[in-house]
Amino acid sequence: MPAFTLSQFLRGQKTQFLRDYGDGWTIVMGNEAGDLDSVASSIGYAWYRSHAETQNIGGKTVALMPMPRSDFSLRAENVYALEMAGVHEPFDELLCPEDLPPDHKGTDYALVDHNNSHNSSNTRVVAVIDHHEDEGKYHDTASPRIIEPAGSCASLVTRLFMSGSGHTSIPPDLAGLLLSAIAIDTRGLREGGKALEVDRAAAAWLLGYVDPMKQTSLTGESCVTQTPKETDPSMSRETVDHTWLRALSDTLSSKKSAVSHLSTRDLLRRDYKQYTLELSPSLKQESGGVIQVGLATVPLPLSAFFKSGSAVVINATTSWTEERGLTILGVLTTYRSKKDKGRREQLWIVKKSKDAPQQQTLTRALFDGVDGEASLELKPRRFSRYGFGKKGDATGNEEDGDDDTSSHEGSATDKQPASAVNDSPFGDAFIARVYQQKNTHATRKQVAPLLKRILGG
Ligand SMILES: [Mn+2]
Repeated sequence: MPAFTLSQFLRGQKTQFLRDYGDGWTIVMGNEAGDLDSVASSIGYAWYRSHAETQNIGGKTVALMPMPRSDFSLRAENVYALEMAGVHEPFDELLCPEDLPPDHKGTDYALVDHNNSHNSSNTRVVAVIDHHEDEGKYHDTASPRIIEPAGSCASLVTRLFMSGSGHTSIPPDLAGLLLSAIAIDTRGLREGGKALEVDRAAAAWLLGYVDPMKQTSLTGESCVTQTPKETDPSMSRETVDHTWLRALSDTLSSKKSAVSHLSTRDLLRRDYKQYTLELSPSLKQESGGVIQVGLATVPLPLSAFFKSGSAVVINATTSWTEERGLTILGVLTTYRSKKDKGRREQLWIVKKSKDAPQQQTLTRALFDGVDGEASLELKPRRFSRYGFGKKGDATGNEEDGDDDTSSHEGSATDKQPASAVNDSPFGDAFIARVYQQKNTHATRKQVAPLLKRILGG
């Protein structure tokens, strides 16, 4: 048994880190969107690295939460999963950005769930564990440097424990936290979801360590059919209790998508990433060398996103682009239809520049680029109820997108040149367009690198 509970470990690390002013410490950071995978992976890797007795790693390591305290409660699924893992007072137990002394001396960073840090010069990236597209950095400083496909980064972190020398026993609460991240990211290892073999093996192994009584009381399902602890991880796939994992994933998902009470601004910032894009030479002349692009993932259909009163939504959205200095904002929706089928939409808003009021080249490059990307299978939508493409379209009933039949309003003949698509509720200062995304497996993980390819230099 580990000497400490997860909660005690986290409190201890935070206290010591602050007492040392970070001197000699490694700071583990998840990505800025702050999802459960980032939170669990950073806590898991901080534990692992603190206890590892092999290689040249080990010692003082602390997880830094990627979001400010004020954003913490926007992720109800995080709060719930941490609660389940015995972390009841997260602001006492977790190091948040506000806790960091401005002149702290922690210069070594470990990146989990992303592989490109926004941090500046005085820092060194000493480890990377991630499942996003490899941006090719830190080959000279990071060890380990693990970047490979997985449904959840937490599975890659778990694999470190699995291959450990035995010195890194895992506390039940941490096993539960990592399992929660895998469950929500893979929809409980469902077929057709994002689970890969590494996720199945990690989940099977973690199930051998979670506290069955505690987990059962939370989901109403028993999680243990047999103990996979002693078995070869590659052989333990059959031991994963799918019923229990699915119950866990459903509970977390319903927490995650219970966002109807959130304001537009909160919806935009709760799962948000921003990118600095260096434009290709052909776009530079019109739009300047570098632009800011924001991508917000919103777990609601656009019809619900707009429902709280269109003018309020429009104002909050354009204010967000101003606040963040954005040229392009993408709102990527993800939700499930009444028949429980995955659905995705994209809303793109491009701010017109004063120097090039039509922003023709950039807008065309963006819309032609995403439109032409076969892997997304985008269908333009008129979305007339909310003021898009009003001309010549009075049906207004296509926006429900929930009928489980393929809608035909977006046939190729409907496509207009990008320069003509400024008939939107966002007014003359913006050009906006709405799509239904038929390939529901493509997430921001695919969309962000795509933007770099179509706009980048
Ligand atoms: Mn992730």
